[in-house]
Amino acid sequence: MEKKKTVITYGTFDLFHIGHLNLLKRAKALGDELIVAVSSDEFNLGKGKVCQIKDVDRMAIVEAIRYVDKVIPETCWEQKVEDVQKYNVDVFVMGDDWKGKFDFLKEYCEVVYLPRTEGISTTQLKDELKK
Ligand code: C2G
Repeated sequence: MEKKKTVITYGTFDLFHIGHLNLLKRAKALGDELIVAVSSDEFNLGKGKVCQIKDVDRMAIVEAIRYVDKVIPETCWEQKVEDVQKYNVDVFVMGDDWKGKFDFLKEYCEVVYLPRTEGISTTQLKDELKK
């Protein structure tokens, strides 16, 4: 019985949109199970980011996506190495706006940056809703 190929990705997933869905769909296609670490409100505040949707709801929405097998909280930048080891992760995936930023994980697993979906972002949605 071959070991399941485990994929992990991290994100805020605020105002969930097609760019997020495309990323999760393509991340899942790289393996057999997909773990998604969703950033906590506290962690986002540390990044100067205020979410429209609170973390428990963002986690519930991501957990309901058919491509997602497990959701864990993202509470700090440093947890990635620990997560990759703890969950025996084979592939770490992020959108290519993060290209290069997580290459240090190449010591532990494959690192894949996927092209972002053009023309949509949480920031853009927020700005458009303000008009
Ligand atoms: N994404 C995408 N296309 C978009 C928007 C987002 O492919 N149009 C991808 C991002 O590249 C990221 C994922 O969707 O891989 C989640 O995006 P965000 O919620 O904006 O995540 P971010 O704030 O970048 O948090 O430790 C890493 C951070 O938690 C990443």
